[in-house]
Amino acid sequence: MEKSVRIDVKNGYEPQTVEVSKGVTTKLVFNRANPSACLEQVQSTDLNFAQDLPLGEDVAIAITPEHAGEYEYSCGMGMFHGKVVVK
Ligand SMILES: [Cu+2]
Repeated sequence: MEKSVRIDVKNGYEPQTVEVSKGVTTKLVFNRANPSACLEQVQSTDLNFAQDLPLGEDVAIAITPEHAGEYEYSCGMGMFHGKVVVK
């Protein structure tokens, strides 16, 4: 069963921390409302993704974390940070 979590990109990531289940595919659905170039990409080495975020569009990134823990992601420049907590 697939789940999804919305993350609005405004003055950072809202909510900044989301919780997902281990071994379950979850779509992180980003929508960028902030026109700043700072936030036009979202990336994570922990979760192995790098994705452009066109303004005002839903961008779904599917993850299936196999291990519990805390995973970080950030904007392309590493200035804004968000966290995925896997339980
Ligand atoms: Cu940035």
